[in-house]
Amino acid sequence: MSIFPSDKPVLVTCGLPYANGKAHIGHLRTYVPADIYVRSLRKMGQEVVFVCGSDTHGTPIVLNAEKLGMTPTELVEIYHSHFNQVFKNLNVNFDSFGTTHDSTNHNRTHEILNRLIEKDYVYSKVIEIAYCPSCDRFLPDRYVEGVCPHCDEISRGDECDQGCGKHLEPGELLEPICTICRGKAAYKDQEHYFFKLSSFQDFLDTYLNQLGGTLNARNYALGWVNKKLDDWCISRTLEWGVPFPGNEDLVVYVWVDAPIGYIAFTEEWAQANNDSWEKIWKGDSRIVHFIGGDIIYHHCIFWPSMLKGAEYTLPWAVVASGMLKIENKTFSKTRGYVVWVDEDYLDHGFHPDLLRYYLASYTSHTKELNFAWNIFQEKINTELVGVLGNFIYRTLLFAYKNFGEVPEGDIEDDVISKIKSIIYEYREFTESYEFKRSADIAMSLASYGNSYFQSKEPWKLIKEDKDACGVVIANCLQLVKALAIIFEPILPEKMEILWEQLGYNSDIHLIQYDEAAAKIEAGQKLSKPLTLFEKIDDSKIEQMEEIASNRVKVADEAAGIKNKKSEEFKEKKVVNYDEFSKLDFRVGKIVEVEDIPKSKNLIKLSVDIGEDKPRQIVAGIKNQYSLQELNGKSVVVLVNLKPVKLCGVKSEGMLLATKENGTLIVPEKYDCSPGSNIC
Ligand code: B3M
Ligand code: ZN
Repeated sequence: MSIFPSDKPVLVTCGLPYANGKAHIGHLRTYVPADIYVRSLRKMGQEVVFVCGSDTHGTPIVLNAEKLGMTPTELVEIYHSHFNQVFKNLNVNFDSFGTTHDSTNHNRTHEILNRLIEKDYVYSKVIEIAYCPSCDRFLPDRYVEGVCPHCDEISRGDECDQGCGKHLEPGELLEPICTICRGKAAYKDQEHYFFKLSSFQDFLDTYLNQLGGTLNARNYALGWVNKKLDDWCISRTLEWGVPFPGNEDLVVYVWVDAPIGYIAFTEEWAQANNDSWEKIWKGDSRIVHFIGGDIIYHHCIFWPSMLKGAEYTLPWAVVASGMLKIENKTFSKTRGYVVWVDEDYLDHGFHPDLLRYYLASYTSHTKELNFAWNIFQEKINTELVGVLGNFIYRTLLFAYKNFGEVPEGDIEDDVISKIKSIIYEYREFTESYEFKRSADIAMSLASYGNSYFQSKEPWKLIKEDKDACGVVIANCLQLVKALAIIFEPILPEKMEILWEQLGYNSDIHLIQYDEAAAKIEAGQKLSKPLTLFEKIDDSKIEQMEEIASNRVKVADEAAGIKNKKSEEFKEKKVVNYDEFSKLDFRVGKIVEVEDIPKSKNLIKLSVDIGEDKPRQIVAGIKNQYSLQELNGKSVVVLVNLKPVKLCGVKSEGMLLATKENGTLIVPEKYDCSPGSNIC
């Protein structure tokens, strides 16, 4: 039995996108079902607040801003408005879409942390933090790379992304390297703050066992609670973020202030709507978090413990979506397996509702979802066009041509009970986050409509008995009305158009499920029907597939170059300093240049290396430099290389140049006198 509507206020949130890159279909896997859920709850008569916002803190944003030569604030603004626009385009309608950098969030983070400090859930401790001596800075999270202590794979500072996937605490990483200068990092003592996660073990055990949402979230989290939970470092040495209360040299770890954003965005909603946020976060409410399957730990372990410690209302349900594949390949931006929402979808004129349908109906919410253009085409053409669109269009066209309005006629009991039972099931599935089954059951009402139309043969009946035909068409129109209401959460724009065609001037988005079985008014004027869904051509899909495969090709080539380089590195033997120091490199100055006419690329140089007389050196750089250009140039010379004869000319050393294109390596900043030592 449905538990909605209830008197308890409902809040639905979506995992916050990092304001650090563009929206891709992977993001929508969380946001579209959440939006469908919210719209469905509203149709059950439930009041719902739906919030989200941009996650603006953390090291990846600082690093990316540095790379692009902008400030984090500038970077964050660009992507915040990008996401805001994408959500609008997809009709994912948040009641509030803020940023974690808003003062509301800074203040709420301070309030919660102060409360946790007051209640003795936070303590400070001196720990070893990776530090880069040449950059003279501490290296939090993504600023450091090294070896994972759990699985020995190369790992980032905060998470073993290539290997075991574990969250890493500061100081855990072995053999740290600075990601800015690639130099060796050291560990250095610094005072940091810890949250006593370990005191929440028993609480979590009880809490998680009754947590609603999808089982993948609960079970994954319970797996962690069954092991020992370590305390959690919640401060970072960074300038960008929420300043740590009482220690302004540090900021709060991004995973503390990001979920607090859920509260801040509720506050912002309440402020704009003259409502109360406390009824949700301090009162008896139902808080539902929609998240990606990769951030269950943060939402089911860290977050409820913080809320419990600070005495806030705990989440009622955590709904975690499965992973995404693109054309059957694991989603990866760097490898080119990505579908950008704007440039790969909307900009090609595809309607947002089609993608919403695909995402909802392809597979169960917790399973892996594959996005492939040919499956997309097939689902749209056979289901939306062939079943739903077909029934709606043939009914509306027949009714419009022959009656121009909703004809008189009783609605059959079978039709009404079919509508009621399908709505009942739709609600059950939606309440248990089975969006695919909701979409399928809704589609089955359209199939029922098609069989009804077919079996009643109105095209024959109209010639024999117009009144009897009118009754059939009234029943078909009743089914169309029910379809408009039931499909509105999945296809909001298309169903809005349909609602108007049925002659309504009310707002379909506010119409509730109960209305679906209420008799459609005879005499309601119908407008000339438009086709709601059109078939997608093979040629369009081929074009999209080509774009996708080109992207993979470009990524492969880029990766190929990188791989080749790292292979070369692997092949070279590691040398120690003693071996290296046997090579005598000196600064030299070219004092004379002479062509070697019988060689295509060699020239003869006299190079002053600080000895009594210049050395004679033969170099293969004729194609790269003119003779004049070389004269007077400072270069780097390996001076103790065994002399050899090249093209019959003696060479007593070697100039350093790149293998790729023969560019000479030269002293960069200051003038260096010939003979200067290089090490
Ligand atoms: N910004 C995105 C992610 O890890 C991260 C979510 C925060 S939710 C509070 O998927
Ligand atoms: Zn460094």
